[in-house]
Amino acid sequence: MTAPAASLLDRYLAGDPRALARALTLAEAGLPAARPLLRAARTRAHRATVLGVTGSPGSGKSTLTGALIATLRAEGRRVAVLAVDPSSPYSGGAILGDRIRMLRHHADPGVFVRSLATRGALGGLSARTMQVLALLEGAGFDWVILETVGVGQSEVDVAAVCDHTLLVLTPAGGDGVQAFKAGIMEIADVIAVNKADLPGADRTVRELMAAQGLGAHDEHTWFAPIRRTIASQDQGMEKLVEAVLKHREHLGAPGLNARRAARAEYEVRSLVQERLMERARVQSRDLYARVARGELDADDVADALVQGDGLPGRGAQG
Ligand SMILES: Nc1nc2c(ncn2[C@@H]2O[C@H](COP(=O)(O)OP(=O)(O)OP(=O)(O)O)[C@@H](O)[C@H]2O)c(=O)[nH]1
Ligand SMILES: [Mg+2]
Repeated sequence: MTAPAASLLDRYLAGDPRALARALTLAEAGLPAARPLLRAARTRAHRATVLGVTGSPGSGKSTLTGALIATLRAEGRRVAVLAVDPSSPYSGGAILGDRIRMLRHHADPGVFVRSLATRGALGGLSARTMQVLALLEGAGFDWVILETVGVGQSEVDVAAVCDHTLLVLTPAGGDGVQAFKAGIMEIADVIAVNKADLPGADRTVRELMAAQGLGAHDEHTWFAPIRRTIASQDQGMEKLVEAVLKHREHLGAPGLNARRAARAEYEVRSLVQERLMERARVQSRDLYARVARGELDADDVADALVQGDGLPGRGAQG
């Protein structure tokens, strides 16, 4: 049984969590019924702080997100969390673990948690993720936290679509130096050296600070504040929140508008990519076999697929 679209919209706008859950399901499925909801969400005043939390597997992102929720709730903020696993088309163990770590907020009506196993066309986040984010922003949460496992492209994608990117590192295994080498540090607006109860935290902080000084910078450069945290003991969260808000001040209204536009750009580009990939997918194997045999140029086939106006040599016997 589905409620009529208008009433779903009204309930979504009124802040009904069940209507929000339904709206998210529609958006995730890419159904047209999500469109009026998305439009309504986007025409509302924007006030959510959209925070991306990324870092290597097991660095403590979910534990830290749970601890952040506790701190934000103590300040009376309403928080939505979107836990995304862009590495996997299955909703597997990682996401199950995320849910369990945030269970302590389960009964709190000021907290909304959603997990998403994305089907990004070429890895990374999907257009659906952006739409789910937009619906959460439009639902009036003060903070919307997007947690993703850092695997290759996904950290960069998170940074492209959030207002602020929190990079979670640990003292273990030279995590900080590796982040620097992999160019991941550049995407961070705030860095948490989590598991600061383990040996080597001070050294990691020193290494990170030294690495920050190496990059090109001038008086406008934002140096990501580096904060020690022990997420499993709820320690260091106030300072993290403070650092995020300081970055928000640094961005100002023009910076935040630019980040919102970047989210929209990511969404539109992902939709284009999805649609084109679908068009390529439905082509017969024979077409690709003909490219393989040199009867058709890969470039010509690609041009024709993008333009949607018939394939080269169609009808000709291959
Ligand atoms: N010692 C210590 N352990 C921590 C801390 N924070 C998290 N952990 C532990 O680290 C492990 C991984 O934590 P998660 O929060 O699941 O890490 P994650 O980054 O979300 O992991 P994935 O989502 O699988 O990438 C768990 O066993 C946590 O209890 C901390 O500050 N200190
Ligand atoms: Mg996690």
